Amino acid sequence: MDFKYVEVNKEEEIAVVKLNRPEKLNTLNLEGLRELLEVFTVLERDDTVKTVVLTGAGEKAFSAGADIKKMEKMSFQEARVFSILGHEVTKKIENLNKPVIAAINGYALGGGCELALACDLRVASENVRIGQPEINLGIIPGWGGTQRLSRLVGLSKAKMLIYTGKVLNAEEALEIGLVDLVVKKEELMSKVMELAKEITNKSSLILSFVKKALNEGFNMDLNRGCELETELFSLCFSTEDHKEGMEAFLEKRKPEFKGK
Ligand code: DAK
Repeated sequence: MDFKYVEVNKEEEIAVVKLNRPEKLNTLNLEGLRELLEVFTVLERDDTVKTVVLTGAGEKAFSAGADIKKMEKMSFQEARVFSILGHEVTKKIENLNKPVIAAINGYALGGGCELALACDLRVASENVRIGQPEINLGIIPGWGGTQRLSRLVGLSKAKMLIYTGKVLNAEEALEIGLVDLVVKKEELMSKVMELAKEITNKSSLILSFVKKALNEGFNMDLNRGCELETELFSLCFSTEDHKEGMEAFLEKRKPEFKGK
């Protein structure tokens, strides 16, 4: 895949998607968003990819968000298109049929924070600066920040962050659960790849079931969520991987899952 603003590399069964506009702190314009959408659409269909890592090129940023230069002169209609496309990208990541880990290497602001929020897990380097500073630009978050941030850290903390535009450091982000893990800057990619490999060793099919149960169930009431879990739990018993997992346990060996 050859793109202007995004780079994709495969390491065995892990795809590393890199936002690639480091001189502008990996800010996103319409073209960058379109490329991201295409990349994730292709990765969704690629059975050789089991886990995806999303990160930013360069030393300073995961992404400093939407391109303010491009947004400055946007009309109402253009802003709508920009927001809709951003939502398509974040939904594609959130609902991807495989786990997506954000490796947050520095600034993750505005749209950058929203991309990270759409991922399944967030691992940050100790120099992370993360938040939703849109209020300082006279706008509100437009790619899911008002919805996903509150679901992740709670309504009140999300309001505190979005109303003030405060940018958090690693310790603060970890404390409120905005990131899951903080690691040394130079160890970020090795730790993330370690985590990705650990997940990749599980059954990709069963992971897709459990991601669905967690994500869809989170937006349902408890009873419906439990019903969904029952359906997906039962479905596990029609797979080869559940047989392999249980046989391997009983034979005291490591399972070899095939994603079937
Ligand atoms: N947009 C455009 N350019 C940006 C940028 C941004 N968000 N962030 C950085 N840059 C550019 C800088 O202008 C600079 O370019 P040159 O001057 O070299 O040409 C280059 O990247 C390097 O940045 P700095 O020189 O500023 O680097 P520093 O280390 O001094 O500062 C910083 C880093 C991250 C603290 C600073 O750049 C900064 O404050 N950047 C803005 C961060 C920010 O406010 N991000 C949120 C963007 S708003 C919606 C759709 C989408 C969204 C909302 C609504 N609808 C349609 C409803 C999303 C909004 C956002 O993401």
